Amino acid sequence: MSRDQRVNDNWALLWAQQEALIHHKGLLVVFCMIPDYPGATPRHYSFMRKGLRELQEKLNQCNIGFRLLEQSPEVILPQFLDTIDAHLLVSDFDPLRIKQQWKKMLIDRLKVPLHEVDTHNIVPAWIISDKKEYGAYTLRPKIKRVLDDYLTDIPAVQLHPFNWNNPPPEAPETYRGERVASQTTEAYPWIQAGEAAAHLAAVNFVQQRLATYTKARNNPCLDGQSGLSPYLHFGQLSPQRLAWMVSRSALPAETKDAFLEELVVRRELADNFCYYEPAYDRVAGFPDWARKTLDQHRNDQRAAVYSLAEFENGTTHEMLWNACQQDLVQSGKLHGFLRMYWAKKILEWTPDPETALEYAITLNDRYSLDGRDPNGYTGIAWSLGGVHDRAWRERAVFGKIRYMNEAGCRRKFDVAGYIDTVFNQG
Ligand code: FAD
Ligand code: FO1
Repeated sequence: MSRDQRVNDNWALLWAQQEALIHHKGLLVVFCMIPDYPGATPRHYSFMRKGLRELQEKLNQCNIGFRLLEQSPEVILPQFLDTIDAHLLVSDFDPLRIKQQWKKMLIDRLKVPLHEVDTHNIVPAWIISDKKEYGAYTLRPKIKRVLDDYLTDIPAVQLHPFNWNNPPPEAPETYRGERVASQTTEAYPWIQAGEAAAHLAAVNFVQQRLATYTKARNNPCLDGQSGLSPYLHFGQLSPQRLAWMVSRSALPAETKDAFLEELVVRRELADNFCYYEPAYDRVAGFPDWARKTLDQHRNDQRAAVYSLAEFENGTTHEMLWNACQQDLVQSGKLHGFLRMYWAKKILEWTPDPETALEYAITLNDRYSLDGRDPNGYTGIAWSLGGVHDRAWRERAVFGKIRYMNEAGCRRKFDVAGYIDTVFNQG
């Protein structure tokens, strides 16, 4: 278990349980925790560990074991699986480089089969497409065609009838690393970690706020988005469960479709991009037209050039951008509409696209609770490098990359009100 850190609605866990039942075996969930996950800060670990603590309790109620191993999987798993005489290893799916590398190294060292189950996408990434898609317009029809087959209810985990025999006492100390830090501080006041809180938040959103999603979602001054992305990122909430709840709500189709477009099409498009584009976090991953136009404007005069520290401290010449950065730092989140503007200004105020990409990824991963995610790398590649977007009217620095600025934001929402709220919140 790595990406999908939940007991309910977890197809990888259900598959593992089915295999264990067939072979009359015990069932154990292992989470390999590394201290230096790329871009992660103590707040992110606190949110994740809290979720894992709840997971451990829930698993034990189902007579399923849990082990938190404090080492990288490719180092500790082969030996651990030997010690416990494992029959099969089942893993969830994640398109990110670090996970793909872990699996590649693991495969060569395993003596048991490894089954990978994509329980993050409603239609598994390798089924919906065997190549990098151009955009939502090419992926959407493929998803629409099969969605009814995949967007179903999800069976519950059973009480496991076969006991998990703890590893023999001589197993090294790390194997019995059952402890999960018990810090109770919440990473951020606005969100409580864990599968139960995630489910409650999802039910609350579908019942109370989905109805106004279409109107409010592009206005950062309204609480129009679901706020569920950290739960989806850490896998404490199943995207399929959320989509299932939305699809069965009594709301008008266009309201439901607007949300499912983001949750299903946009999110699965992000996994598709990271899965089939090895350079998902580099300029080399931008489409040819975008790389070409950015090259042609590489030497254009920048209105301003800021260092990573100046961006990080929100000390640019534009108050709206500074408010976005302050919002991101103090709450760990930034409204989807503002994220586009926030990233595009980094392109405008850095010497070149490579620097812009590095700064945007660094800050997004460091400060967003939902960061370090395929959605983030893809959202930034869309903003800076036209990924899944088209060419727009040519201009300085951006070339034909879609432009956004404060004036555009003023046309959409009360910018002064937003700035005021952020700086008074602090
Ligand atoms: P809602 O509008 O309620 O959407 C519900 C869910 O749908 C989201 O949680 C997400 O899983 C999915 N979704 C919505 N919009 C998008 C999108 N544009 N692309 C992919 N999936 C989407 N999302 C992250 O999860 N982590 C990130 O680090 C991240 N960084 C981004 C950086 C930039 C520059 C941009 C432009 C977008 C980024 N996004 C990221 C995508 C999107 O902005 C967030 O998913 C969304 O704002 C999260 O808030 P929410 O859950 O309230 O969204
Ligand atoms: N996944 C792991 O398997 N082990 C970790 O130690 C780990 C740490 C971690 C810290 C912050 C964070 O945002 C994600 C982290 N993840 C870890 C991955 C996470 O569970 C998700 O799988 C990915 O981030 C989504 O692509």
